[in-house]
Amino acid sequence: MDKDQQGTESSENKKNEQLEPFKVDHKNTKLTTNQGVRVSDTDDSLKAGDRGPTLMEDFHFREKMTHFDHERIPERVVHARGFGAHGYFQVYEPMTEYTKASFLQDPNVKTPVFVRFSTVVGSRGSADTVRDVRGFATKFYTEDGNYDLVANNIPIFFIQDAIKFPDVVHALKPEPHNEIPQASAAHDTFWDFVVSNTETAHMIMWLLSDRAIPRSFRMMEGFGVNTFRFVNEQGKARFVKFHWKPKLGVHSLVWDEAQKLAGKDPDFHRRDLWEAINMGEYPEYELGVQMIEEEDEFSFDFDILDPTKFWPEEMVPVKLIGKMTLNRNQDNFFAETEQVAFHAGNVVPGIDFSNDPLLQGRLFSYLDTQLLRLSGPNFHEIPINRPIAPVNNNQRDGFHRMTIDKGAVSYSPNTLRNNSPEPASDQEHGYVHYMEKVEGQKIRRRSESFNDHFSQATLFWNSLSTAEKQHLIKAFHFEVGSVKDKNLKQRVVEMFNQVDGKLAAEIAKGIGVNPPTTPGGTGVTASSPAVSQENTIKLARTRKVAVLIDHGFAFDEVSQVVTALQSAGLGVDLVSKQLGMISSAEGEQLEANKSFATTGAIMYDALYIGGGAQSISSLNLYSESKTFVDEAFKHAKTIGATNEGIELLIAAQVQGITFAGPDSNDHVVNDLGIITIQTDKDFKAFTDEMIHAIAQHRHWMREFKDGKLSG
Ligand code: HDE
Repeated sequence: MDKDQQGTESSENKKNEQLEPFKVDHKNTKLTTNQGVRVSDTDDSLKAGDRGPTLMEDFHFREKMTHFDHERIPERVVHARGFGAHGYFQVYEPMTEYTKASFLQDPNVKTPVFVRFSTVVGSRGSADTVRDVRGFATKFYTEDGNYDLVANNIPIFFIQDAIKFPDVVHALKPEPHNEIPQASAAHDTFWDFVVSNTETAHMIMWLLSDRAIPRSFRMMEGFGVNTFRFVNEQGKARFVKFHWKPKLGVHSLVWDEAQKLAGKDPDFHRRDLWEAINMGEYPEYELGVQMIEEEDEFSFDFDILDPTKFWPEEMVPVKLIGKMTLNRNQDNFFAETEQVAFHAGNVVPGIDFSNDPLLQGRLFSYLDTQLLRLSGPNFHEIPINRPIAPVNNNQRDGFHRMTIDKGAVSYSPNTLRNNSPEPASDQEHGYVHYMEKVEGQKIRRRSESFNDHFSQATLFWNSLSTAEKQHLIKAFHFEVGSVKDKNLKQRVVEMFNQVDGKLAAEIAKGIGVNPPTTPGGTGVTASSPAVSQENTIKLARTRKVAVLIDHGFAFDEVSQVVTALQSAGLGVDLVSKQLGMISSAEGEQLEANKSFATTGAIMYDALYIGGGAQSISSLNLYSESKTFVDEAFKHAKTIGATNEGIELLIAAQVQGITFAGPDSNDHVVNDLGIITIQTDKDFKAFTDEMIHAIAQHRHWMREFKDGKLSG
């Protein structure tokens, strides 16, 4: 290892080294109380006689029970359900021109990070795949202290001013009289809030789009949403917006699949992340910044401080400045994911705030909420929250203080300790707030520059592909269709008529109210290509394929395909009626590691059915195999079949199968993502086509009938 690499390795490990002394592995130990007293029996309480009452003096019973009674802490008021992972961040090249942030200077430095992904509305035990915004919060443990980029996977927000946050969250959370519905926006109070606050229009478009049902945490973007500032060594500032761009592209589930997954595997996203990291398939995200010069603050047709607006990428390009790799799973969910405390106000020199009124309110809320959730002012001492930079100040005491602060002096300035700890100068990386000139009358009013609530909602609509538009309309049908108050539904149609007339008419059709009577739209005709997921990175790597087999399967064929898929970095599960060894027609065996009872097509990106007459006739008998094929088809997933396997597709009445002859060149692909071949030798062309089709993520053409998207 050369010197540079050593430096890099050690910088990456600094956080873990700090965590290490706190980790306890209880292997080969004796059971003790919290006082370290060895316990002789933990299964029986101390009683007065065999059948007598438990005694007060049973300190082990009392301690064990008391600790258990106090095991829970309040869940987060929003973003309660989350999942974390460790990793590191590396900048591509020095960002000196733009910011003095130390972790954005040296490409050799690996800054440790901890990331927590989350849903917003559901409680801690709710499902991963609900329709919701996803949180994407990153704590950078930099040499200059902790920097938190507390982001979401949607680039804008519901409201323009933080003072409305309690209102929007109250409207969105389960209704307070009966606590229904869980983790869902499909209810009256939320839509009442929406129609009463047209500034929500743009966010609703994103929330009802595919963005709100991601395929994986590994396949979603992150956005800092609020406008921040970069400040360089010379004190020059620029407005900045932060982006995370996943190296696997941005991909989503389909709604029916997401709903079913919520029942079949509520942990779908956390499991996916956990398994990917365990397998060494480390998720990577590039950090991007959009920058606007201070003098261009007013050059746009939207206010750059309005958090319900994004900066279209074709207008303000995203500069990719570094990469984050998540390469280590947490050791303990509670200690790390639950106790981590993010704060939009945790910044380091070189990063500053703007007057975005949503951000300004966030700067208060995060610290405030942690004080209750983590019981007092010392939560920064919890291992996961500790900076790797030294902490020295005159703050003292409070619940659960860990640090033993020595000496008599706990004030500043002082002479008894040489004025230590003393303030650091700018050169010593003391944080100096950007000296923005601020002047004005105290006023409770929204800036007029925030008045346009619809133009970017139309821009978003214009930017979607036909399939994405169709998904959005269907999402309206589900969400607003679940609203009981008919008047509210009508008002939703009127409100979204201001975004686009055709959209409003389509919404009306599905929810039993009248189409709009006035012409709709904003007149915006532009679109922003980066918004559509059709234009994202498309890769097959790390995708999961289900292979259906039963006794009598064609060994050569199935094993060739499975090996090819695995060598291309895809995950394969062999699925059968029962778990265990399955014999091929020739007597070889493969193990079915999943059964119809333990899995379903919704758990996979693609399906493959190999040949073998006996295997296929058995599979044909089971309704589960037809459901498997049916769901894979309905959810627009790649389906491949070889030889007799094709018969199962026919039995399941899959449309779009094109038959190929016995000549190996006759493998057939079409834009429906159904790939079949009848051959006895070469499966390479078949697997190549399959991998290519899987990389497309989904085959939305299946949603077209007669050249039109079906309703
Ligand atoms: Fe948050 N937000 N938020 N938020 N937020 C919280 O802090 C708040 C907003 C975001 O994994 C809370 O520790 C206000 C935007 C994430 O632990 C709370 C406003 C964005 C997480 C809070 C917003 C976010 C939170 C709840 C509007 C995207 C989870 C528990 C003024 C940029 C962090 C907690 C984690 C969590 C307040 C709006 C992202 C109450 C007042 C915009 C990812 O402090």
